[in-house]
Amino acid sequence: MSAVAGREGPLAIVLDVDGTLVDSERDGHRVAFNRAFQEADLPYRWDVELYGELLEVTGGERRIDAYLRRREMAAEERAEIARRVHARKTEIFTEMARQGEIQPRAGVGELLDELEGAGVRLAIATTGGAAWVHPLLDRLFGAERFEAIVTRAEAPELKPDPSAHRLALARLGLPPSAAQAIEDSRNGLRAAKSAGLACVVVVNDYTVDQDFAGADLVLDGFGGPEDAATVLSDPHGLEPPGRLDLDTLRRLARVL
Ligand code: XBP
Ligand code: MG
Repeated sequence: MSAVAGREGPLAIVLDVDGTLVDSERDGHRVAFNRAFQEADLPYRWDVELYGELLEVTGGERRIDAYLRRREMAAEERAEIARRVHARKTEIFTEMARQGEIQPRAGVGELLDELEGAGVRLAIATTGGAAWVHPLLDRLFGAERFEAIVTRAEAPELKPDPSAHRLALARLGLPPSAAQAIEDSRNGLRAAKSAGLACVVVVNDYTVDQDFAGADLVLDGFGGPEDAATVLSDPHGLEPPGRLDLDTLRRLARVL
């Protein structure tokens, strides 16, 4: 396949995991952070609203560190706690993923099946940790359908840094013009755009009020027969038919 073929339709879709493929933050990561705090005899508990604010900082270890900085803890102490608690949080969340406690977002399975059936190449660019990303993707979707899975282990400069998206493109052997990203957050959009990718944003409850200027399409869900997606921004006039589908992504590739 040549790079020029990207103009005929998307050759590759680079997908985010947290908040995009899976509803993992409120009832997944947040719960695991709180269990890890409890096990460490630390008094911190993150409620749903506070966690929404903390999500502004990507990466679980950095998120704990930023929270403790807000509480004016000294740098050395908070770095040690962040490292230790995050290591345990990762074990807890990995087990949650293995046990099937983390679910795909509605419509994601259908979209992936449609893309794979049409020969679209799929890759992952996430700020999450490799320890849980691989088992989670494998359990929910089958990891082998993703040609490249880039996690924090390979791209330690976290979103909004574009390194995860760039590495996913490098592994696919494609220029940015031949691929599109799907993200759920402002940080994810910035990362994808900085890597030169077109980007569709599918918001969730935590990200719906963020600024998505520059996004190529913004929807409130992936949509489906029983729950049509609402278009929040459609600068190219793609008019998705109540769901994010292959045809919409193909038309996006043509207008860019
Ligand atoms: C995801 C993150 C991650 C998760 C927690 O961002 O920032 O930190 O919240 O996972 P994105 P870890 O969806 O933009 O990739 O604890 O493994 O960091
Ligand atoms: Mg995300």
